[in-house]
Amino acid sequence: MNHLDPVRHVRGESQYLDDVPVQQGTLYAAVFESPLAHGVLRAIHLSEARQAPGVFRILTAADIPGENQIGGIVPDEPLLAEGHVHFRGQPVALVLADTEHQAQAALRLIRADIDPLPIITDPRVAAAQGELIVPPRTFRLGDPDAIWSQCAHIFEGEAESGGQEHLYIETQGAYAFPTEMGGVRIISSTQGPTAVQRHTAHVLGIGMHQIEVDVTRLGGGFGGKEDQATTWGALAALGAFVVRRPVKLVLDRMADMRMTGKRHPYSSDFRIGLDENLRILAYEVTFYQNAGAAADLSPAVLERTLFHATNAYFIPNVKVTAYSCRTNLPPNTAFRGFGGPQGMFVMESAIVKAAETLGVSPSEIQRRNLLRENDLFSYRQPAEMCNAGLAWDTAANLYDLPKLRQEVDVFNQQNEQLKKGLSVMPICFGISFTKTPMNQARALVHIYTDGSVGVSTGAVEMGQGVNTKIAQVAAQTLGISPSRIKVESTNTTRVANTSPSAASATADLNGKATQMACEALRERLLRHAVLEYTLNYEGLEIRDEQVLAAGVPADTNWEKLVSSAYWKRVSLTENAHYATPDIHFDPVTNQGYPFAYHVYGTAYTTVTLDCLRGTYTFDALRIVHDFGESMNPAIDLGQIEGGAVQGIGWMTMEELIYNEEGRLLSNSLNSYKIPDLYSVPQRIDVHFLETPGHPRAILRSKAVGEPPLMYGIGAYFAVRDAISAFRPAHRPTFSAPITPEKALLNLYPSGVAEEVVRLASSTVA
Ligand code: LUZ
Ligand code: MOS
Repeated sequence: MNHLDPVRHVRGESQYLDDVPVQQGTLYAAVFESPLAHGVLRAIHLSEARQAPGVFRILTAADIPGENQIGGIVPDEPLLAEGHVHFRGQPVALVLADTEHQAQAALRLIRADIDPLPIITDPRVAAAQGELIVPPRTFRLGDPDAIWSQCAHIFEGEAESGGQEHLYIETQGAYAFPTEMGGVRIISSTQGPTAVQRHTAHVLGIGMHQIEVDVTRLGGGFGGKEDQATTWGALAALGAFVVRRPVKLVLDRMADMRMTGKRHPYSSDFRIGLDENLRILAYEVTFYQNAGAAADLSPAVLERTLFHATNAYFIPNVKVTAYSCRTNLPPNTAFRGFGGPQGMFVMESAIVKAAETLGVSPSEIQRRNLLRENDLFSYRQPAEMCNAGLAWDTAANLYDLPKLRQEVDVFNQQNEQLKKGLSVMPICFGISFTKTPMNQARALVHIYTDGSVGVSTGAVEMGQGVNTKIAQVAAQTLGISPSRIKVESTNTTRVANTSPSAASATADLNGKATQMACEALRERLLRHAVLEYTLNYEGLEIRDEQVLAAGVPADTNWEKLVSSAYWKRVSLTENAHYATPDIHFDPVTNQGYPFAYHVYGTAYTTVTLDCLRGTYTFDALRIVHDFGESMNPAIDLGQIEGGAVQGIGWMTMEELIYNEEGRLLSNSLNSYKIPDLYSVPQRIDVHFLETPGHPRAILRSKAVGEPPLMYGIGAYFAVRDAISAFRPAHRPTFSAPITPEKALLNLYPSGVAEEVVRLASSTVA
């Protein structure tokens, strides 16, 4: 089945937030943001802006009727600054004006008196000063402290990975309408409609039942709208609630880049111990997570870093500790992988450090330590139906690893200026929200009297194809054509108390609920058919809209059956609730069975590095991926390709730069580069690993949202491999992204490359 949306997308017919027809009387909102990263907010001067053309009202924290608080995990984040400012870009005041332009113009007339306070941007500095968001967490397995003396080889080092801008095509925004009896209806570009509803109700001091949040689709989320859509939804709602007029708030690209949080940068210290046979005996890491100025989702992201700290390897003795460090940057947040990639980058760095020093190929160490069936993760869940080795071996055979290595070596012997590099990147990613209670979903299914079907769930379509998968599940379960199914907007009054569309679990959770609702409806209709047409229930089914009794067409079809059920007053509506079975986790002991299952795979990355310029192109990305029994290979393939390329961007070209004042310098697409058609690998091969799938996955089709991002980590190590072919004695620091500038600096002795870069940039200037 094809993705339902692309035809409408290319025809411009799909409705995003900004396509919603504007209601008469709508006011446009613009946000006055803190110009300083840290300080005491003494006063906000609004009188001049209040006189500006078209300005209707300017709201500050004092206008908030409920509690000025939107923190999800820790209540540490005001909606509008009050008393202090904690990051540049923090919302301070909300201008409401007749036009967007007038609202923006009025911002320039607002001044804030702020007494500056010291600014921290470095997580290690924050940790040293005790600026922690939550107490540190440690996951432990075995007895690492005792085992170091038995290790033949011990290596230590540091690894750094940068942040990442989500760069959803549709920026953050919301459109809020006052409803009767003092409520608000919000159209929001959010992955978490319930989060917007809950926090808005809290801010306005009214019940959640007074807030309706509706989402048709997003132009991308990538985690950036899991929690951080709430700010804009709540601000638009505050405006609509206070002035009783519709309020529309949409961030322009640069405001979005300045004001919203991103993937967490991490700085980490690792220590790895191996025996003579290259078996990893012990692994110890301290992670310093740059959380930004408020908790947001940082504690949960931190936890997933610990879950995935050993990637796809079994290590018998593990001690991994993570600090969530408060800095004066916008609060960092969920981003595809949710801390997992940051942890896995350190693991791979440790392996490469060991391999480089011992003079072996990293793949020797990787293969020898891959997870096998029933090996324990540090959190004590066993690796069940483990495909780590199968994915690795399938890739090695299919793509011929020794031959690829040899091709690279031969090329490097024959070329001086160009060097090729190769890396192998196995992945393992756990599927489920690590907070067990979040793993629940509901589906509301209506069959209309003409046989058409409306399905509502908590799933948010953001381009990933979840609506197509839900329609597929409904059509398949009911035995009818997908053209009869409409997947409705995601709406908090139809489906309540939803978890965000996140954690790669959306199709599993909402798909399973849809499946349950449709199974109940199918059974009810067939029971009705038994009475109405005197048939035997055993062997009764609906296939291609025809009712079959023991394989023989009965005297009724889908439309007739539905209609006759209605006239016999049989309910054609079902509401189902799904909660992932078997999972549990104790955050005190850090032990349990948190994941429904794990997703595995292996990627080969080959790169050609221009050693004069530091620029590189990826020749090929070859992936063997564990889809289970893919329910939609076209959609799933798109997720793998898109995720891997997004990961490559994170590891190579996407570089966020804040100065010491906490100001984002890479604040537009002029200075922040993401992969485009010209920089993606010249070929991407994806092989579907043949496995029976997993019963806790929807239709045995495994989650595909986040896992492929981590294939991109291989891009860093491929470039590093090429650097070492040019300059064998040099060991670059483990610092991602490895931009062309950084690659160049690593290709030549200190001073030489700096001079080249200086000359190059002065030429450009
Ligand atoms: N969000 C969340 C997530 O709240 N919990 C998670 O475990 C998670 N994992 C990945 C992405 N978003
Ligand atoms: Mo996400 S990082 O699954 O919103």
